[in-house]
Amino acid sequence: MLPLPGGTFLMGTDYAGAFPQDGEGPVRAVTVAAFQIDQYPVTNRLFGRFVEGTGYKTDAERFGWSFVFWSHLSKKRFSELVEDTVASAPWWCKVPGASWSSPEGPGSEVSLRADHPVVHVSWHDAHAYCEWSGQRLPTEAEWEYAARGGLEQKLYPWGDKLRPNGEHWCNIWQGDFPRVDTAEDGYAGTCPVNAFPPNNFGLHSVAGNTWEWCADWFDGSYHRTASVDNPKGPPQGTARVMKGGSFLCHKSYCNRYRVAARSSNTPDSSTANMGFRCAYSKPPLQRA
Ligand SMILES: [Ca+2]
Ligand SMILES: [Ca+2]
Repeated sequence: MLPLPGGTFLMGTDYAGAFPQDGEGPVRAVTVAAFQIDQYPVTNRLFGRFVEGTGYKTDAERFGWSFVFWSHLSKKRFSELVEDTVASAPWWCKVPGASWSSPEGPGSEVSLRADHPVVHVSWHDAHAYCEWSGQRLPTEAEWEYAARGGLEQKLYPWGDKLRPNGEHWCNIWQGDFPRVDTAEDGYAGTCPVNAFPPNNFGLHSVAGNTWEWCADWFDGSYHRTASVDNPKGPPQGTARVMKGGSFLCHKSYCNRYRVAARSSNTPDSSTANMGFRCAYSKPPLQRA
């Protein structure tokens, strides 16, 4: 884990290309206390240790299915594997048997993806992992503070240019979403958590690769009037905050691989592009 000193930073964005309905703005000065955060999202290897040690069953396993992206499924077996698709987003396929250890359903496995972020984990699953590891999920404010790496009001963890010197610095979508991912960045799907350079704080895989669950309930406007001192989000809600974007994000469709961008999903949902990383705070000193 990386120890971060905390402090006051400018959270959110007033960028013209942002999504106002997501509640990305307004920019506000937010203070976070010192904390620690994982350098990488939790990998399949680490999640496997948790499952081995506890016998934990993920929400996807209990429900018996998860959402897989259409082009990651074998064309030959498509009709056998897919039970249904999402009407408003037909690229999301309901696949019985899809889970963290079988990401494309029965017959798939993660042994060659040990260093990729775990996916098909719900917020509940991420929370359970943190309870086991003695950690916790980061708040959205902590996540964004860490993701910015000490830079002020930049679009990405490394600056304002998506491709510095024409190089890819994160795993997102290239091509025509949702039809053709040319994978110019080297990956159509998840990639190893250390595939791209870290930000100035040492965090890898912040932008793209997988979305990351945060502790907060999601609300599009709660932060406009909430405290800016270690904000923890609304006291209740129906969906949890996700940050960072994923390998499916593209400028034309989901320009949410920016550090200020935010999204949400219900806490029992799982998909092929959602994972998490953990945070930790030292317990306050006890006086004898
Ligand atoms: Ca990619
Ligand atoms: Ca990420």
